[in-house]
Amino acid sequence: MLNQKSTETSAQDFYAWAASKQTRIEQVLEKVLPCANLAPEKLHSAMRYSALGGGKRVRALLCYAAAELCKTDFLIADAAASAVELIHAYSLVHDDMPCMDDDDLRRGKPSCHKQYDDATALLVGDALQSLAFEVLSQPNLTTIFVQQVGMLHLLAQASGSAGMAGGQAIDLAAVGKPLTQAELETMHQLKTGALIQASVLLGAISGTEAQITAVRTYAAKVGLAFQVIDDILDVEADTSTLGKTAGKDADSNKPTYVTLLGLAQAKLLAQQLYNDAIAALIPFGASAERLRELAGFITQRSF
Ligand code: GRG
Repeated sequence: MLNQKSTETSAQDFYAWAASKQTRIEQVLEKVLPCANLAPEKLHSAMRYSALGGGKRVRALLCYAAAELCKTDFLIADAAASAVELIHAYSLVHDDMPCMDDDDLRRGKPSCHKQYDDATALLVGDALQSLAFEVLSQPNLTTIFVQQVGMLHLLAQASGSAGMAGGQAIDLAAVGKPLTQAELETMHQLKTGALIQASVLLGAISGTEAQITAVRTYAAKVGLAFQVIDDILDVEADTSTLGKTAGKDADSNKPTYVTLLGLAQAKLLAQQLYNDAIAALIPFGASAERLRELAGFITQRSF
């Protein structure tokens, strides 16, 4: 009974912490995004439409949790968390376009090109990406310039052709083709994992080398687990719960962990990745509780 109560209290603590960070990232993004009444109004309005008021903010939460663990300055954490969420928002806008995944629904509302138009959606993605680097390169963020350049380099690598954009290219080329598990893993490591890993590493920027090595392993496992769960949810969840079109992967004949391994094995893999992520945090003891809880949130999520 005592244990159950303390587990419940800890879950409540986590949800309260996550809600406070979700509010915080919303406020930071609200501030860095250009006002909708500033010219060019349509572009600015579409940028705000795409980046504000939606999403689980998993990348920001990972960034804040790693920052708390590694005692990274909170202004640096705000900049890093908003930068990764801006890159993520850009990727979703472009991914939904007819030339890519062609999806009409995102975060429970019409995707950007549906609400506006294709040209605007293209520019929204471009501008959100630039804004991410503008935020992270802002003067006075830190006096440790080597650190700031390192953060910019990290985000650039994670989002470019050696990261997210490269993974997307592999994904588009893989439609209708069988992939081995290793090929599927590489694709997801780039497409989704790289930005998730960058979110953790940017938050951990003030950590010691040993801390950074440990959170890098954690982030790699969590990043892959995120994608395995995404594949499972694509099969098991419905469109209204997901806020995006369910069953899309099967309909587009895309290789996924579920098509490759089957549902039961995919679930086992997610559990194994969760276990590995938790094991990577052992050196931190209790101080890594938020990262542990986030790994649980990511692998047990239903949307
Ligand atoms: C267009 C360069 C470019 C890349 C697109 C990330 C990506 C690459 C496409 C998104 C397609 C997709 C559904 C990928 C699966 C994993 C994923 C990123 C899901 C969406 O992320 P969540 O669940 O979204 O964190 P929210 O809305 O909660 O922020």
